[in-house]
Amino acid sequence: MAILLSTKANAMAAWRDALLELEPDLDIRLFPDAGDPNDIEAAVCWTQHDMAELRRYPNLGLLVSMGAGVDHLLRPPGPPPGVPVARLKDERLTSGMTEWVLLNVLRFHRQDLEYRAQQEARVWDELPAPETSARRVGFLGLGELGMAAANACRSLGFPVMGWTRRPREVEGIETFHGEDGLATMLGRSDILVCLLPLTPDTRGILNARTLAMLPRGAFLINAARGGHVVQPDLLEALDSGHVAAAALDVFEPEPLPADHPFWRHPRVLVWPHAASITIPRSAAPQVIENIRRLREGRELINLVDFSAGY
Ligand code: NDP
Ligand code: OXD
Repeated sequence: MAILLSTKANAMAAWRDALLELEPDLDIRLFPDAGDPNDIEAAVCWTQHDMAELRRYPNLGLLVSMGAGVDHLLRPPGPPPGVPVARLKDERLTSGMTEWVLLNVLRFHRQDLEYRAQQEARVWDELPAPETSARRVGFLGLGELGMAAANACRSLGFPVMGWTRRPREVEGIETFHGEDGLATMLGRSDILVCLLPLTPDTRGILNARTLAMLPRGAFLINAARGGHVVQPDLLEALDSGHVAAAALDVFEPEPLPADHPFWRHPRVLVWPHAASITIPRSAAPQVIENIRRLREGRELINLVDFSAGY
């Protein structure tokens, strides 16, 4: 039986080598060279793989995302019926995201955009120094990534809040759920960080209505998916000054088209979906673990709940 790998051409070899290092006898096929479709027992895929194609493999028993997100695997037509889907939960992916969120929380908190503008104009002027305790940070999503980044913000003294699908109690973090909870948290978020999965419930969640709930002059950090943001609504909120600035790592579509206004907007920081990048060597052990479990008929790990969509 064989494992099918499907990702960008420049990442294939790193994934293959990382898996073979742990399980040298593994038969790995690099898409599109799948060989006999009957051989494929598991597929490890990134965003570009067409889910309809996976229906060619009658013995497929597991589909693994090469990232934390699974929206690319669940969008229509979705994975072949009955095939379980696993995501990555990876320390390096989590720490990379915490770094990126902190980078931008601190950039906004310490008025870096203002100091850059001053540098441009050769202005030597001290701005009033803010206190972390006076800057409230709201997290949309307190999962693997949101929770770690929220705790990192907490450790610097920021008051931290989090909005989740199910009610949660988290020490030191004020939590909210539901529509009312969302409105309350947005109304208090001086910096809003989006780390939600993209599902039918969360698509377009950052729109004119919800952005207007933020305090005037709030900052937005989106490291989740471009589909969470209604881009024209965010542009309007930025242009009116209601949202002071945004750090965006994800867009719809990607790459961000060359003529998109975000590229040149003075209050938008654009990153090329690189807030946290999967490192195959770090992620490989859990993929191997799942392949072993699949072969032994044991319970799989890090499975997606199809009814929740993540
Ligand atoms: P998790 O699945 O671990 O956590 C998701 C969180 O979102 C949970 O707290 C969950 O609530 C909450 N949530 C989900 N749906 C809703 C909803 N309808 N209403 C309110 N809260 C909701 O995800 P991760 O933290 O691992 O990752 C989050 C996303 O980050 C990924 O899906 C991916 O899109 C993105 N990502 C981006 C990267 C980048 O480089 N830009 C890198 C890696 C991931 P509950 O706790 O109740 O389940
Ligand atoms: C992920 C990503 O989902 O990198 O892991 O976006």
